[in-house]
Amino acid sequence: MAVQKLTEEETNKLLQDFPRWKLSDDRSAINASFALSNFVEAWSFMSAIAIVAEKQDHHPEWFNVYNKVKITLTTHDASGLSERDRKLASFIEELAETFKV
Ligand code: H2B
Repeated sequence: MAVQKLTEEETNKLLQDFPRWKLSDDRSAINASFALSNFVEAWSFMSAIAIVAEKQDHHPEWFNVYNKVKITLTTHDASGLSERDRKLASFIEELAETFKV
């Protein structure tokens, strides 16, 4: 199902609201890195995201090494960024506060 892409203005607002997130060179995705205190914390952080991602039917691309989690958000159904990415990034930022990262 096709999903509407964010406009340039909406994309800029997203980047302003969530400064940890950087736009990919082709502007189709946003990326952020998180350093948790250890592997168990990183896995807990990812588990909490996974539950919400599944509920939202919007899934992150991510990479984990020990305490580090790198996350890419993009909407495959839009071939770019959509409101779904903004919503998931917003949740991840709230979660990051509770994990103090
Ligand atoms: N996740 C992401 N990141 N982008 C999508 O377009 C997407 C998804 N589409 N999760 C969903 C699943 C879709 O494939 C299913 C069929 O609803």
